Amino acid sequence: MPVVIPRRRIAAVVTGLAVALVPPSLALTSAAGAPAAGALPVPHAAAAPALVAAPLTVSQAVASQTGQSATVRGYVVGQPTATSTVVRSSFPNDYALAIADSAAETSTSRMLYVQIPSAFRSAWGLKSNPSLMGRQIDVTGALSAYFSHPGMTSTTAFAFSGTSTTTTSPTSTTTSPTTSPTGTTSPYDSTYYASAIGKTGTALHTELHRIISSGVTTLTYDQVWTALKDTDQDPANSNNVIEIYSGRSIAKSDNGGGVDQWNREHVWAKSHGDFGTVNGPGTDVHHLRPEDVTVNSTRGNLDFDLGGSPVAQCTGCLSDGDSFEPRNAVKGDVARMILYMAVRWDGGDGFADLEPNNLVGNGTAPYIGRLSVLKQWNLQDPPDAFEKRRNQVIFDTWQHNRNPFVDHPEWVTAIYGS
Ligand SMILES: [Ca+2]
Ligand SMILES: [Ca+2]
Repeated sequence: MPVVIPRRRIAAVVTGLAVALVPPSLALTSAAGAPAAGALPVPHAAAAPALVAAPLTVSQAVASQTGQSATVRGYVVGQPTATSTVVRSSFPNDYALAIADSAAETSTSRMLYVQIPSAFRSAWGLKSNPSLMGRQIDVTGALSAYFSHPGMTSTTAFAFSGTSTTTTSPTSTTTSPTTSPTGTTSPYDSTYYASAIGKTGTALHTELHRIISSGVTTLTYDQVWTALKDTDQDPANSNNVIEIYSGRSIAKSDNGGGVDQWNREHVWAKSHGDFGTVNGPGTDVHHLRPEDVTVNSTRGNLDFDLGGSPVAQCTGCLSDGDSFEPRNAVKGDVARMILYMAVRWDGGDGFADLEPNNLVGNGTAPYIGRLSVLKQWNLQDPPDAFEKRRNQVIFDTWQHNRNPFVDHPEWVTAIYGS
């Protein structure tokens, strides 16, 4: 029998407002912020769509990390820069702020970390607006972890408390999603991707490069270990990660260089552009994945293509003298990582301009093939929940940039043709 957690719902009507509180005892969330089994959605029968819910306090929001959308009221107390670090001056950027029930709060355990999407940063980011410190504001978004801390993500509205209407982004005033060239939509189309929507070809490449290269937090190669334990966590076992090519679930703690341990696979092989592991392409976690040490060695710096002989300890993988073919379940993931790298790294920053081509045996040239096969893999293996979560965790917690091809697989065709 499944464990049934009793739920209560306290509804009070106060001057025409319905106030719905979820008891903190129900706010069971996993470390990754996913709703726990007991945190069921509010049943439709209890919903009162005609009434406006009063804002939650920060303590209520911290205790109700259910993933559901809510408006929270609190005082701006600083900018979170890590799970237990909130800075109160010399703000590094405009990406996040912390709110609390008291303007004098200094304990991060009583703060909610609020993600600031790109469209709101100029008005609500602390680097641009340090005078926001101490102001009471209302924020609306999903109650879910940010910086691995109780938070709000995909924030859709910011307003000073007491104003009659909330502020919305100029590009998100409608609720209907923006349609991309072939119809796929993403929750970020009206914010993060707003300036790219409608573009194709080189113009789309250029604009996506600008977007995904802005405000990026560059990790060190050592930090990549910690990031991968988060981004590639086994959904069925939070102590483990999933190795990309082999598909094996392995203890997070079993990382290193020994036989049957996992290490940091560069899907865009380091030698293809000679970027090594200094901070940059070699530490860009969008293309770094856990892999078995031996399988990683077999893949080496091979280009990607179909065919070859079975690879030991890697069911469904093939390789020959000049190429490697991953298992079917991650073929699209590989394609979208390679093409992300091609758009993210365009030269002019001390690193090579990485691009796909239609060859194998590229060696140390800053190219990886085979493009025609990668495009096919993108179509045959669309993004699944694991790949989408990974993109979100990298955006929310680690690098603060997205892989556009995970959000919009059809942009592969829009840029690289069919
Ligand atoms: Ca896949
Ligand atoms: Ca490039």
